[in-house]
Amino acid sequence: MKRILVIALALIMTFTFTVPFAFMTDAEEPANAFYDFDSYKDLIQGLTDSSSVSFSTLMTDCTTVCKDTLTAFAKGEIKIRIPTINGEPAPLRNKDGFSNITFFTSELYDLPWTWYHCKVGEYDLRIKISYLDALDNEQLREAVSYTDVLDIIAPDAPSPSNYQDYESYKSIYEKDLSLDNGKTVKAMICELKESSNVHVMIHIDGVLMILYGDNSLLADSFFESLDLVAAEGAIKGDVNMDGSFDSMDYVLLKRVYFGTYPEEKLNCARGDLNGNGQIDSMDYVLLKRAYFGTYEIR
Ligand SMILES: [Ca+2]
Ligand SMILES: [Ca+2]
Repeated sequence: MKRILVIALALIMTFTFTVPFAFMTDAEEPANAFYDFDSYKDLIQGLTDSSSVSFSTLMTDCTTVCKDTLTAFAKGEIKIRIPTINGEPAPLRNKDGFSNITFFTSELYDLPWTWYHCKVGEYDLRIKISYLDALDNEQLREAVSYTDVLDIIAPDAPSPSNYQDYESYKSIYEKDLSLDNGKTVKAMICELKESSNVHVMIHIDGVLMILYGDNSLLADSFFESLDLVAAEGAIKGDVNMDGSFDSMDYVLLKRVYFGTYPEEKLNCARGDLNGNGQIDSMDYVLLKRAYFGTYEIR
């Protein structure tokens, strides 16, 4: 069932990193909210189509960082990433009152996070990702490992050098992991005192990823089957969301500008090419030029 609830941050902070996002200082930012999705397809549609219910609901009262992320999805500037195991989308299952996938507007480090509730063999596995490549912070977008990210957003967070100061960790250490795509990434492994579950944090292609599952599942061999792939979502210029960019797109955009076609039927984030927050004649001109190949949509 689709729903959105404002919930206390404390209820979902299962990961004990509570240091605030360093460059987010606005105390007036809205509280965390979440939205459930049943499938990868629903997630892609729900976060890339600015005319969908989930998109407009999430945009209504979310943080600036979350708005930037959603807008980047809608414009097709960044693609939704899907976790894969041996080349197949990771199997999902409902968990803890949530659906298969949950998008949080402002969770760990005050960032928006997508939680994939997965089932791998007998094990429950939570995969959380946050899109650093959507953020207005050049240093974060250029980060190459999780340590680069933590140095910027949470320098005092638990790490291999300071975990003894934190009650809940048995050990935190770093290791190199090989992924299914052949790349090797630096990972931070956090072992807990009172659970056989571990947290594993890695940085991959502009995304910060945290896996939470049983120690015996999250072995090196599991990571050799794991990847995070870009899903086909937004097609640039496809303002009517029919899966292709063609002359209908600029015709309809022109009609929205002249008020003869309902704006809510189009993905207007995708049609606002000059980025001024409204559909104007310049958007129509640029979209038409893009169609004829004399302008490249960013
Ligand atoms: Ca179209
Ligand atoms: Ca515009």
